[in-house]
Amino acid sequence: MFAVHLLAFHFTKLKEDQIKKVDRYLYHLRLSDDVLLDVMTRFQAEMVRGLGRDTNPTATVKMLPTFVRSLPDGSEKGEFLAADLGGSQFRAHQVKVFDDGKQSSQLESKFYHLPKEVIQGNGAELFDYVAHCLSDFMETNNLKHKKLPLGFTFSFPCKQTKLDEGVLLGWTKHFKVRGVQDTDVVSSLRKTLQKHKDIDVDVLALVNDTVGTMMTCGYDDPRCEVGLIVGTGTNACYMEEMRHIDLVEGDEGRMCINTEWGAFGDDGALDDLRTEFDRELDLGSLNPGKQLFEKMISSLYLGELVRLILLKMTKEGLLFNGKVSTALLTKGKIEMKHVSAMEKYKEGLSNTKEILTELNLCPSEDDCIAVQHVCTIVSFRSANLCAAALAAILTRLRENKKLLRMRTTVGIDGGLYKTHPQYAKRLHKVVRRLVPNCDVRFLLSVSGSGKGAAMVTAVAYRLAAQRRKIDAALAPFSLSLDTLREVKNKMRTELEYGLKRETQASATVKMLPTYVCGTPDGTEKGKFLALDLGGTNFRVLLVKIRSGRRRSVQMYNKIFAIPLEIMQGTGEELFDHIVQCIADFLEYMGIKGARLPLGFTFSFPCRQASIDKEFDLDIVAVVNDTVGTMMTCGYEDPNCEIGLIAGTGSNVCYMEDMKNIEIVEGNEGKMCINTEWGGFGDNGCIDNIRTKYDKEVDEGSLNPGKQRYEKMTSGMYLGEIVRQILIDLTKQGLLFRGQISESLRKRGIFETKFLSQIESDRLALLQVRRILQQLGLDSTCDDSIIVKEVCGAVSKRAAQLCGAGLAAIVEKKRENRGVEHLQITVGVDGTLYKLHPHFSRVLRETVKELAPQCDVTFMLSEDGSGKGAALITAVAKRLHNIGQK
Ligand code: 0WK
Ligand code: 0WK
Ligand code: BGC
Repeated sequence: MFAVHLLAFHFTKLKEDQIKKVDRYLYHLRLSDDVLLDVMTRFQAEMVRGLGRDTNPTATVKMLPTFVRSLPDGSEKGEFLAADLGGSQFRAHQVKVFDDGKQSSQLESKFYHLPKEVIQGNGAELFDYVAHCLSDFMETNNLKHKKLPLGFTFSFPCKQTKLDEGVLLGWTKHFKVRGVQDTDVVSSLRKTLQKHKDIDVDVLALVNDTVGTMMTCGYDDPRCEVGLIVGTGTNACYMEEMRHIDLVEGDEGRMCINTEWGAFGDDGALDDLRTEFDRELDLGSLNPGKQLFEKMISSLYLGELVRLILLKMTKEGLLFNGKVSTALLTKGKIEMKHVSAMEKYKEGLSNTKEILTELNLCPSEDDCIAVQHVCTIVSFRSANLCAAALAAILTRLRENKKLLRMRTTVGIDGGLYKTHPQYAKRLHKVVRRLVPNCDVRFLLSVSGSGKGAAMVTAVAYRLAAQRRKIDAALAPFSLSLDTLREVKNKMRTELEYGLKRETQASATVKMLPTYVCGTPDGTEKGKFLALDLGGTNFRVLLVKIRSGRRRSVQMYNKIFAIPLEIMQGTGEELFDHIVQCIADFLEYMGIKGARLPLGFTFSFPCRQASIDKEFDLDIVAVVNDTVGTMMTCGYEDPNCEIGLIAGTGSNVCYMEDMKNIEIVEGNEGKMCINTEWGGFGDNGCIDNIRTKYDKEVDEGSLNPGKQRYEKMTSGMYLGEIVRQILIDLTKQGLLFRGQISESLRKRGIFETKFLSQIESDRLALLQVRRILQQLGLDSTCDDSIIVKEVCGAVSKRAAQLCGAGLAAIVEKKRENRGVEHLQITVGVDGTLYKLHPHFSRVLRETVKELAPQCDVTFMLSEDGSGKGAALITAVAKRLHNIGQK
């Protein structure tokens, strides 16, 4: 027993010596974590260069857009063919995908050898060979009678502008086929397949094998957003944020990027790490100076690296007593399978002896230990470098998501990763060490990238079908200029109806006289209380107006909440609450018990016989918020004769010529008309543009059949229209995987403020998902894109309809003045106009299009309508005092 221990000790010592010898000799192939972290940082910089519009042309890591915008979501279905070219074999697959909600699929595959004369011949022969294999496969699987869509996995760097196109940038690995570079391989394959009359195949998508692998694994694990190949070649892809991909239009969502990291270092970025063996190997390769990173990693080259190292060590007498065999001098004599065999845990050393013997090298025990360790160092470096680049991608994903910690899955395939005894374990370990804040699941792609290619084809099919259905749902919201002109003309007709005595009673646009006959002229002065009720907030204001040289308006205000039960309680409760707020305000302002003239902005349709006939407080004036807004802006710009509210509600007022206001005595001068245009269409005159969603919202509102125009244009309802559309699209299975969450069923849950947030800046998508999460909706990227599109369609229509209405008003003003060209100012207020990122612009553009003879200035009311109410009160007070005299 002691003897055995002695022997084992002796062997271990021997082994350590050999290992140390090789470690010293190959110290520059052993990379510390600091070096790997440095490689990771370098690769991160390369990725950014590849993504940048200006830097991409000179970048080595090309970061190629793949036009794969989403991972499988389980709704894919159908039967597909997949052809897989670029790995160690040509693979043909028949993929059946069932949307039975169980992610089930069926795969039939056949592998074909790739003869050298084919992969180093000319393009026609290559595509013919592919077509032959496909024909043979369809024969074998009795598919020749079927017309099948095909997904083509083509594992070489291709520039794509769409899914079914790929211009080859250059061959890699052991491929060097003439006449294909810089051509579209999809059209070449299509042309070749058309010549094969016995098969009817429609090439729908071209994907890289990394993408196919990610999609294959993504079908089983929705977290899979990275695809990695470590085989004959090496490469990785991942889902990048569209806003970072300068080469593709659009900022929304994500797209899979094929990094083509094999070329990392082709600009010398890794020269400090490349050894003489790497340089020698590269010089002897099919593409010197190219794919330098790949040549340090992938199985096509590792065997050759080992051979070159063994050759030099032997020449320097460190191995095989310096005796070099012909085999050792022969390029490609040591292959990856040899390296893997020599690194086998148990039988590694005996395999090494056997392999070296086959290479006519008389290996000693030491030699075998040393050679085995050379293999270990070479394959370890490969795993380390692969891990460093992968860690860079994972870090970028985590940063894109702004997460401190990220869980994700990497789909992997490739002979080296699958067959090398230690490779997978080493890669996992180093990755987890380099990115400790990423919980990475490594998911082996058991069925190859062919299934993934079929998924991409299925997704392409699904996205196309989805697109058609979404377009159908949103088409009614896209109003043509003619339709908007029609709305403008109809609005004009309704305005006239409201002004005319005989039609006023039945008019839907009430055109209410306000008894405000002038805009401020600067002589107003005094202290006034003002109330502003009807918008988002209830405000009580103290307004001090000075006239003459020190002409100015000073305002102090306090916002008070109006509880829902008061809003929907009795009039008495409402006014008691208002009086209480006034009392609190006066106390807050230290003027408790003060008796001041009061202007009351009451933003609801009121038929007035005079400016103050409503309350028994010292209320001097009751005005609509549109009128208050017009006056507030009129104080700054005398050309302001229109007041527009685009907020919770929607309404407009304007100064009309008395002679046109038939229900009020007198033909001189002007009076402000509160149009209450919210009722436009209540007579059905715009039913041609009302959608089923508008009808849903109306039926569910507090006042069905009323305020139809307002319900298509104002903040109170836009969110609700969006919610109705989202429900409909979800019912059609186009959103949220067809699951309608409890909260989405809740009326009013989708507030209009969400539209403004969702349609706001470039970060919308992350915000969209956060907002949807708040609403209990677990959304995918695609879902978020669709939700944003729906919000955009609804808010754009609202702004356009508002613009059409306003165009009718300014056109009327122009005709009132009998001028060819009108210059006028519109005072505007309301959260929708103020806060929505696009509403005001679309509104202005629509008015410009529909009323080209009117030069309209939009003046935002900074101080709200309370100031306007105080100004009107001041005018009324002045007129009253004159009347007293
Ligand atoms: C299997 C995939 C194929 C990929 C191959 C890479 O289905 O698309 O090209 O892995 O591994 P290799 O055959 O080069 O070892
Ligand atoms: C601020 C005005 C107020 C008006 C409101 C409308 O001072 O009179 O009612 O704008 O906007 P909303 O708050 O409904 O968005
Ligand atoms: C190719 C890649 C491919 C990788 C793995 C590389 O040589 O350039 O497109 O993904 O090999 O097959």
